[in-house]
Amino acid sequence: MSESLDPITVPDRTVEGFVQEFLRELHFGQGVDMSRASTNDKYLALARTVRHHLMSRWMQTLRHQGQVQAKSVAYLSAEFLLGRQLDNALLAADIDGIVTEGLTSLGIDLDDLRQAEQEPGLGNGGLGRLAACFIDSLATLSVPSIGYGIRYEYGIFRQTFVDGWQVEQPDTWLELGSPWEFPHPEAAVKVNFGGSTETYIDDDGNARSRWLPGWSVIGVPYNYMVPGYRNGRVNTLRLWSARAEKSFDLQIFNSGDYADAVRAQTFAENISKVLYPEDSTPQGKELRLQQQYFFVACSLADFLDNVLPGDFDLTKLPDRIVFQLNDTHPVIAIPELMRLLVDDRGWSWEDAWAVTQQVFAYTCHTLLPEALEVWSVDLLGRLLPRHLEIIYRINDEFLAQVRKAYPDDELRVRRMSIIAEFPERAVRMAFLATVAGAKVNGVAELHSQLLRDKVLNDFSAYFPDKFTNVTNGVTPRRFVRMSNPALSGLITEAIGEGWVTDLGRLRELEPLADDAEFRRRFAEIKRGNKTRLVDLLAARDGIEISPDAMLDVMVKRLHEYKRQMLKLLHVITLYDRVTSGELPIDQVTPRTFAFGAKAAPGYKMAKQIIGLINAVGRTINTDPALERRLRVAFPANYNVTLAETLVPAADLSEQISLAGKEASGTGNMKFALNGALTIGTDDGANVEIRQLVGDDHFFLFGLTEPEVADIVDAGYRPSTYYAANPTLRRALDHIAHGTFSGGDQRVFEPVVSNLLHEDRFLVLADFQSYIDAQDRVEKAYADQDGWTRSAVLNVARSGFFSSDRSIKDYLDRIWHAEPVAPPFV
Ligand code: GPW
Repeated sequence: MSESLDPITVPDRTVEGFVQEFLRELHFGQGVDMSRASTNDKYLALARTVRHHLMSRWMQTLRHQGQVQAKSVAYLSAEFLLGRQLDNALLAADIDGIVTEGLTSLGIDLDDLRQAEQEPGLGNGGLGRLAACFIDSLATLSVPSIGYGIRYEYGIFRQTFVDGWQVEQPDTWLELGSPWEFPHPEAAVKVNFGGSTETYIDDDGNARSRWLPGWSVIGVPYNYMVPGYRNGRVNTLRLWSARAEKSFDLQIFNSGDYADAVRAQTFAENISKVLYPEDSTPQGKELRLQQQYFFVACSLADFLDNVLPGDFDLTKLPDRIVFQLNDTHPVIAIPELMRLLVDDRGWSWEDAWAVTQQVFAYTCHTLLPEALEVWSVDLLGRLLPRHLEIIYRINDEFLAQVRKAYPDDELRVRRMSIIAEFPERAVRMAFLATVAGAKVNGVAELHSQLLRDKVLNDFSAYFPDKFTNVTNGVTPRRFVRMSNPALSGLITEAIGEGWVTDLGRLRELEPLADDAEFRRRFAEIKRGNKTRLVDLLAARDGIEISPDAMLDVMVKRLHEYKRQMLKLLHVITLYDRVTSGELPIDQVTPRTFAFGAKAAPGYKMAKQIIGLINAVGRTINTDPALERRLRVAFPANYNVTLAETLVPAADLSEQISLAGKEASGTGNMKFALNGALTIGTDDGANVEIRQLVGDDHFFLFGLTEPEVADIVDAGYRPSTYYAANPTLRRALDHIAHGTFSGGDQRVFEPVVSNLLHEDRFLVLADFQSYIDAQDRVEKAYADQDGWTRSAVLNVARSGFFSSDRSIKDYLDRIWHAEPVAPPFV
């Protein structure tokens, strides 16, 4: 540690120093002593003590950033699915050793305190977790950056099962206090909504428009540390919480109506109350638009007024910042910046547009048409009337140019309009982002290609240079180094510790795939990780599984396009083969089929499928004919914390979406990096995983995207597959005839008839190909040593999927910003 650190803020990095700090925190912070301290007291005291070790780096980073004024990245995201903070902070501060030793000397088990942390689940799935991986990599790569989002009081719901059906409970993550946040009420920002606009003549005689808002709320920033991996940098994540301007109306209160007096407060605070639990299916709800504008307005105001120096020349803004839009959720930032420049600062439209076009870039995360956000003109006009005017003007000027480029092609003009006319007049947020953004990127090669060729084809023809790809990645700190300590130890022993920040170096493991002793140790670690999972599931869920069975895992949001049903049909097929006498049970490889999945609360079919998985599980897990060789394990409430134990234990990773539907996937990367083999379609980043690990170490099946397109164009008829394939028929008939529902044929009828008559995601078309691939899995697994060799090669060849690589690609292709050497290490 260099002496430039402020001595007052640097805690002593010794066991004794740690113990003293910890006891001080318990005493002064929690107001208890060791004899009376609860687990939560000890956890909070520990968290604050650990926090101290990052504090001077944080202050130094902020000071340095203020001095250097380098080009920065603001990552705007409605979701940051952070996961637990304690371990990550311990790892970044490199104080694991002294903390473990210090706590042990006090008779405290670090693991007990780890369990006390409620993970901040401020996201739904892949998109929110990607944002969390990206801010980790930005900090580790020393990029000046800030994350902006919403501090939801309730994160993603806690899933429980009642008779196998999903029941949602509120996620009370803040209930016992969060030691990782720093509220700054003094830096609150006012955000306006509603009202109307008026035109007026300015001092130069120009007609202008201005907003006369109807109501407003206050945004209070909460800062979180985002530590780089042992590089001296700690970046900031700033999440906004909504408050009423006045907590209550004293006049009304005095007149005796308490409920009325606090109504405004309740109303305002609803804005950041709860995360919308819809994933990839936006709800056009007013509160959702309020959330989006709320955090974006706070963030832009914060950046312009507080982060930039007071005398900053805003025409230079593109040299100083890029706002990365994480999907369309923050896209309302575009008209907001126009409003700030034109209305509040008196700029000309042209000057404002020139700057705006340079400072935003847009990442699209989907190919599903129903996932593309649109806001009805009616709602937008009511909530943000001035923004709607601005969007109309952007659209008018854009369409005028399109008309010039394509005279006599009014159909194309209509297709490209930011304003859709049917089924109602609405703003297409993806189009707005594409028109205004300097760059548009997809999240895997195939996805970016399909964006250019299909979803945004007119735009890629018009703006050919705007479109680019950045394949997603995951942080190796959390998803290998932290969650798989045993494998990390083996890797470090073999190639040194540089891989943690330079994941491409995993390639150096390749020759060791042919080293029998290395494979033995690798397999032993996998078995140890399974034992950890076995213990966790027994304690957490009362689920019994064997560490000797193959662990076959499908964890991700429940969505028809991801096709959990396909995996379930395979499970049912195995069950049928055994119970019909076709397959002797002693010839079945013992296998645990693990599922983890939340369904959006309003997504009926997804909830049916959850009920069905649990019903099949009940039948299979209790049928004596199976001799416990086949098990279904569906722990409730899959989240980041569970993933950290599950992923390192997996043998087989299920990535079985219909080709052309999964934009990227990131779970697929986590599994490969932890030595699971993938069974998957040619979809999303699976394509790149397979190219890198090689066909011999990946189980490919299913239709390709062009084949899917052809079948759909020709008129897909799922019932023909049912009629032609006896294996498939038997599996579906089991469900239809009530095998898993005590003879009741009605419960799962909607699932069966949907598959037979609609099957939007071609489950039946891919069924046989999937079963064949699973048979190949079974054969390959019989050769345990060969399997381990493939697993080692999966690890060695997956270094590309580090989010550090993704961030470098963003820096080169989109942000044109550079890492800034931190002031100290
Ligand atoms: F629909 N993704 C997600 F594009 O987790 F907005 N939630 C979402 O609402 C959307 C996408 C949206 C996921 C993609 O499904 C996944 O393929 C991708 O790996 C991930 O975003 C990160 O890019």
